Amino acid sequence: RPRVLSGIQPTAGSFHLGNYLGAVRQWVALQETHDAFYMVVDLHAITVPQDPKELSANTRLAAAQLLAAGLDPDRCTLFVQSHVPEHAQLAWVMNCLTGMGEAGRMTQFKDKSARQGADRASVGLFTYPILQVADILLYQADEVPVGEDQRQHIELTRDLAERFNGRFGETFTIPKPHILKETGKIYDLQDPSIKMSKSASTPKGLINLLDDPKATAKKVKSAVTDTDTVVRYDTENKPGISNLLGIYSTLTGIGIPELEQRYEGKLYGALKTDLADVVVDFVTPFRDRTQQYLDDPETLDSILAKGAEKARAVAAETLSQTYGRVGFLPAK
Ligand code: AQP
Repeated sequence: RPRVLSGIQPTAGSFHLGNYLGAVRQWVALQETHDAFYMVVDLHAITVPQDPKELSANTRLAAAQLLAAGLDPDRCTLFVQSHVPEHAQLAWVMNCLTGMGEAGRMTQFKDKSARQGADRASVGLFTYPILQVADILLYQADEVPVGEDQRQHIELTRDLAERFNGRFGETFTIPKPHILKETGKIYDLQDPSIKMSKSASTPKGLINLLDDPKATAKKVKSAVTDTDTVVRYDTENKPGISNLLGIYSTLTGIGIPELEQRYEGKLYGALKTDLADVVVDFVTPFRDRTQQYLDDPETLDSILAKGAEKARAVAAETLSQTYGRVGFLPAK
């Protein structure tokens, strides 16, 4: 079985619809066909200012949401990044292989540091993509299911893996991004020119899966569209409607052409009202299932402990090979 690895940050509490459709939904599908490793990336979460109590609560909450979304600990390895110390250890080696200019070209860092103020951004935020490189290479992942915004980081991973292999001998699998065209980028409901994002979106543009479903329905109904009246998938000229059609199609399994037909001659309001119902039907059981996992923290922690044990077995092997290749003297 080919291997996949991916991670999600526990920063915001609730996952948003972009996280789910862009990434987590693919994770659930891939656990059936791949040797799948999925983690809550708490090391990444501390690259921005954070509250320790919230971080541990949000780490459990992220794991609960992943299980609620359909990850099955018997079918995949689900763990917390800081439970596997090899991530930070391999990241150091990868830091030493990366050029300053190369790291400085990462657009996510540029955006996030600009938002925080360049002087306030941490060195951790700067090296975040390199930690991500280590995350992926540790598991010798063949594919990395992520949203479009992560494409550049996967490119960096490939570059560094090739560089390491070229300099020190074949060590790492070169991974490919697994990004779906329809859902790789879910857009903000109020500004369909930007991606739905926890830090850049306004509350009205962002659908958090754990929010009150009534409020969520309202947001869908007041999504920004265009002054035209035709329901047609056209990302260039009709980004708002296309975004809604993409979400609708993915959540229901109904193809976009069929949706276009169904709403032919109807106003945008009809599409939005129906989509609001579709979203509510998805988030309502999702919230309940998340709460059930949260109500039993012992079971949750034991799933994560078992996951970390499985992950460590793979990570330790790769790290030890890497250390050997670099020339570190083995500890006796
Ligand atoms: N709008 C999106 N459309 C599709 N996929 C998305 N992802 C995030 N936003 C969208 C994907 O979700 C996965 C987990 O993301 P993360 O934990 O790295 O969170 P993030 O990128 O920090 O999420 P945000 O909301 O985008 O945060 P900010 O605002 O801080 O940048 C990833 O696979 C990501 O591609």
